[in-house]
Amino acid sequence: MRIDVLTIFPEFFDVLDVSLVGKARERGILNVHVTNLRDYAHDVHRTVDDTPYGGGAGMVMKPEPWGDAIDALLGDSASDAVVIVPTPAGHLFNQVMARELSQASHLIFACGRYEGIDQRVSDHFATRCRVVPVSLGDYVLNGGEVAAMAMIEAIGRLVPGVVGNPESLTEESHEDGLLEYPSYTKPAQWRDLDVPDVLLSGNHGAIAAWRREQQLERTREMRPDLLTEEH
Ligand code: 6GU
Repeated sequence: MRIDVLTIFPEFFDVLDVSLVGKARERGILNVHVTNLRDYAHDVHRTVDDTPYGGGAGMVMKPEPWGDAIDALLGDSASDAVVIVPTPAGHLFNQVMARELSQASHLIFACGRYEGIDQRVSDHFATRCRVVPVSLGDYVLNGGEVAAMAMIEAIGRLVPGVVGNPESLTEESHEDGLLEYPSYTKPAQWRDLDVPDVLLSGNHGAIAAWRREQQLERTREMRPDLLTEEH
């Protein structure tokens, strides 16, 4: 998978060299490129923002640098690329969306700052490829960079070969619409706390039933909004 990031703060993405995503990059499974949007500015001051039409607080990112930068990244792959615009005004990001986006061959993260990007950028590119405004949740970040990092990790780890043991991907929170069960390791006693007896029983049926019950209990407690009829 090819992943492009467009940002005025490329340093935010230096940490993509470490951990699983870093290894996947080294192995050529994830081909991640970060581009400084200012390289596509049209003036010597490398200006990327201007005051909003209609007035109001803050600055809006100018369309021309975005247009030229995304044109350059799309090249001929326009039809199967997905432009992701991190914004608190987007669709809520979740595991289903991460799975779906992990099937794409080319993702372009358009990281806006200030009060956002001139709307015509999304409107224009929506005529040439998929453009998806995506939000991480109901709070406001200063820009799309940190959100894009989170999405790159969530999507990237679902690309085949990035995570060594694919089974670890199916037995985790949100994969069956529930939160994950609690996990324990040695020692069996620590401070005044014991590992639940059932996990030491060797009874795989009882362990599976206990884990399912824990998933339901946790989800009821922490995230009742996730429970549906099927559960
Ligand atoms: Cl994706 N972007 C920004 N700027 N703020 C957010 C967000 C995204 N998701 C939640 N808050």
